[in-house]
Amino acid sequence: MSASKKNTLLGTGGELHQQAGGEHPPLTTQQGVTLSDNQNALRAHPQGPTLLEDFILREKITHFDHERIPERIVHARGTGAHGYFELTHSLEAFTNAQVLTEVGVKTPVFTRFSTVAGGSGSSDTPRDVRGFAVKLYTQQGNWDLVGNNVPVFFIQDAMKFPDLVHAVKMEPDRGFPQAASAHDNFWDFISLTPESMHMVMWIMSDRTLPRSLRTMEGFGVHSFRLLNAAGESTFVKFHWRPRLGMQSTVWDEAVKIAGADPDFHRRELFEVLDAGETAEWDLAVQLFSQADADKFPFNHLDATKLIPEELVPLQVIGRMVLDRWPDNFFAETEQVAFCPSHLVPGIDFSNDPLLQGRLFSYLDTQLSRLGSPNFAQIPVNAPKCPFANHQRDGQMQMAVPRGRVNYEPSSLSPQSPREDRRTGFASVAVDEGGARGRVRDESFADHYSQARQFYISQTEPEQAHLASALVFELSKVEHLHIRQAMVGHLRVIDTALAKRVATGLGLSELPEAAKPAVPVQTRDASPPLSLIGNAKATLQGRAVGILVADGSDAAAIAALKKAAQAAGARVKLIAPRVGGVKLSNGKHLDADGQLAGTPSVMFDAVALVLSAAGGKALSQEAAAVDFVRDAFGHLKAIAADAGAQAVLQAGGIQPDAGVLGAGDLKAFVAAASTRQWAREPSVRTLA
Ligand code: HDE
Repeated sequence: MSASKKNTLLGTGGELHQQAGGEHPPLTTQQGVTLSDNQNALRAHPQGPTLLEDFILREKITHFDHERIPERIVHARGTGAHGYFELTHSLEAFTNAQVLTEVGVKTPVFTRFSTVAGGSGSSDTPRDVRGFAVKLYTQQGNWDLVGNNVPVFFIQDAMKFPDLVHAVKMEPDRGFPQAASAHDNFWDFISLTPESMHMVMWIMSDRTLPRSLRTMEGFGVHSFRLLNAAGESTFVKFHWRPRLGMQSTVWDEAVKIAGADPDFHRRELFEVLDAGETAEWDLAVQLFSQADADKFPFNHLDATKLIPEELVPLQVIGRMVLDRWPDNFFAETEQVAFCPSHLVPGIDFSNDPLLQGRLFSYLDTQLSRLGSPNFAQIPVNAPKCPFANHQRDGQMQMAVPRGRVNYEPSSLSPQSPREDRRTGFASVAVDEGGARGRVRDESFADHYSQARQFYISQTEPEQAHLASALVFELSKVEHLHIRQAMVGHLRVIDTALAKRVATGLGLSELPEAAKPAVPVQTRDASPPLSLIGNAKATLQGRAVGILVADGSDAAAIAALKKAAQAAGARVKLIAPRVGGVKLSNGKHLDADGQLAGTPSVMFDAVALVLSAAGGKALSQEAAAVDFVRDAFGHLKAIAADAGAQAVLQAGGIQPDAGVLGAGDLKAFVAAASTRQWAREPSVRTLA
């Protein structure tokens, strides 16, 4: 090494780096010039100014300065994964879209899940709707099914979307709250927008507190059309149903997870895929004709309405398997560009006025975020089937099209692409006669009947959660008249609910009821609308945390771990120090997490295996006491051996059916497979 180079690297870490050895490829500039020194800028002399001439420094920092692109105005916080969709039942009678007719074919997908309101750095677990956007790279082009985990929406007309989003996002004068609907602007807008009442029931329910991305449903929300070879069209609604069943957290838990691990959902998906496991959903459809729709007591083109399964049953037609984490978050998850207007032949839009507005918005947003009409050339956005057209040039053009012809029709090149009337995209030929106008159809006027149906379809704990969520959110609202207006709407939905919320808010009397535009209908409860009622009792997809300390019983730990893993759970060992513990048999056991950094909110059930001394010591430790107190408060099963009783006592735990001995393996696995809903009234006062 020359004298000058030695001097350059002295104390910078560069020496250590160079000694680390290995056959590394050369580090180059963007122009391919190899760097000799990546630790120091070019200076006039050792203590002198940095030279403008340093093109290497300038290139590096300029690129860095431009690393961020605008985050999505909604759905900024998200995570995605690759996988495939496999059709199991052909819809040949209804559509000529190959992705829905070719059974067994695996269509690659990229799926991105998101929250709606928070910025890209917000946490994963606020109370919020989740985006559920699937890009299917079909052999006939890309099909984007850009849905949510709730089957309805706040508004009926695209005209209101900017108002809705402005109202829910942080207030413009103060810049808060981040990722929270519990503030005046949101509830002011909602209380003046009766069409949002059905969605309000959904967002205040446990649906907006998913335990995992793998345990939430997805919905295309709008009606779409299928189109078959004979030119006949059928309406369709798309549903993704999680194979693990639905699960949610409780509110206090979601709040604490946000502090303990803001990346809770994306980390879990990462860990699952990293371990070679998968995340899976069934794709189900509801198919119906115009004649069927004419008999519905609502208009299916109104995105604030769902079609109850009792009216049109779901048919499972395939499954989606996510099995690969992206190689690079920015290149794929951040740059993926979903557009509801990305459809394939055999599928078409309906006249849902919200969907119609979305068809414009997403393309426009991609131009603003990705900066060029060539965003489809980014690998995650590019079709995986052949594609060719005469679109040329533009910023960041990556393709080098050959030849003379960049127009059509043309006689100069037999290779130049042409339309194909036989296989090309066809729109359903609908007669759109009628009077033009800024109008809303009268069939959209009933805003309360399905809100009521949703509420009465919930189990008792879910109704209590929903009422409590309303009390929580409206308690954050400073203006009394907004709280009163909301309770006025609730009176129309369900009197008992209105009373619960009014009592929770401390309103001395029930405010005046809202005046519905049309009479509200009472429909029968629809059991599929309940989350708890449809949850699966299983340890599959759940996590169990075992708290251990020096002197813990090796055999008891091993037996618990084995039983939980055999039932499908992921198991983590938590210890006071991450380096691990010395067990009763003198052996060392590595820990997966440190107690203070791995609270029980990370798990669906917990076990404590402690020696008498270990239990005594941890009963003085706030993190250990909170570990059991929170697990109990969040209605989780707890297994504890004799030594751990001291911690349980310090936490004030009154043993119930979900608190078991550490050797009670069968009972623990059964209790851990669900939540102890019966415990809830004993741990918190719900509205
Ligand atoms: Fe979106 N929405 N949206 N939306 N939306 C966006 O597009 C918009 C709506 C949904 O993971 C934006 O690329 C309008 C309903 C998801 O990248 C933007 C209207 C549903 C995602 C946009 C709606 C959704 C978005 C922002 C009313 C459920 C994230 C960034 C007419 C069916 C996709 C972007 C991803 C994203 C506009 C209503 C779902 C601004 C104008 C209803 C899952 O274009």
